[in-house]
Amino acid sequence: MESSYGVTLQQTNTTATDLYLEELRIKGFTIVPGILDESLLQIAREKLDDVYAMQASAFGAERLAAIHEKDLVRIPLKYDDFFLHQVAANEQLIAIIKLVLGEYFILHLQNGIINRPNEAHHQGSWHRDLPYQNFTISHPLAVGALFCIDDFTTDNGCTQVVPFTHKCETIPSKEYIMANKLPVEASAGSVILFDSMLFHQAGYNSSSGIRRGINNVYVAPILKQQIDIPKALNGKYADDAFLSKFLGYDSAVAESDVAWRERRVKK
Ligand SMILES: O=C(O)CCC(=O)C(=O)O
Ligand SMILES: [Fe+2]
Repeated sequence: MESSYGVTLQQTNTTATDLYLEELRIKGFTIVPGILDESLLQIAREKLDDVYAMQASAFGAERLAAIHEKDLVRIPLKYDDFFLHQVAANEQLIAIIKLVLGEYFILHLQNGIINRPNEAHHQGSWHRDLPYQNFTISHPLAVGALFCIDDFTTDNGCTQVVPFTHKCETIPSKEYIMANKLPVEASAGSVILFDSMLFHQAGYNSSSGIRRGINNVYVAPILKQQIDIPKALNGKYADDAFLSKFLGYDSAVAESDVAWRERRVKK
C-alpha cells in the first residue's frame, strides 16, 4: 500500500467485490472477471448466432438493416433460456447487482451485439443506455452488465467509455470525448459492469474476428422494460419467487384500480 498523509476519511475494502463497487460508483464502470468459463462461452457464441439468424430470417435482414437493427439480438432469453439462467440471472452476477440496486430490481433489456469485422454497428454511436436522459442521481437507478462473449480488445472494437460521465448532466463536448475516451479491454467470460448513464459506444472492429457481447440492463422496478418480458415469455417463470420479480411479472402495470388492489390482497 502506498503511504499517504492528512487522510482522515478513507474507504476501506475487504473483498474484490468492494473494489468493483467502488470503481462502478466513482468511474462509472468496472470489470468483473471469470463469470463464464470457456465451455459456456462456446455455447453462448453458437446460440447467439443462432438466435440472430432466426430473428433476421423472421423479420427480414434488409428490414433489420433499414431500422439500424442489423447484428443486434433483441431479448435472446425469450428464444433460449441459456440466456436467462447463465447470463441475465447468472447467480454470481446477481449477487453483485443486489449490492448496487438493492433487493428489488428488474431486467429492463437484454441485447446481444454481434460486432463483425470492418462493419459499422449501430451501438457504435455514442450513447447512454437510458437514452434522452440528462440528469445525475446520488444512487444508480440502472446498471448494465455487458458479458464479453469473445475477448474485448482495442483491435476488435471493444467498448469505449468516457469515465465519470454518469456524473455529468450534460454530455461533454466532442473534443472532450475524443481526448478522454477509454477502450475497455477484457477477456472473454468477463462482465463489464457500468452505470447505465455512462457515455459509451461499441468500438470499430478492425480485426478479422467477430466480437460478441450481451448487454443486460437492470433497473429499479419503477422503470418500464424495453420489451414487455412477461408478455414475451407468456407466463413462463411466473411461479418462481425470484424470477417473477426479476422478469417484471410482479411490477407490471396494473390494468385497473381493482386489479391493483387485488394484487395487494394476494401479497
Ligand atoms: O458493443 C459494445 O461494446 C457496447 C454495446 C452497447 O452499447 C449496448 O448494447 O448498449
Ligand atoms: Fe449501450
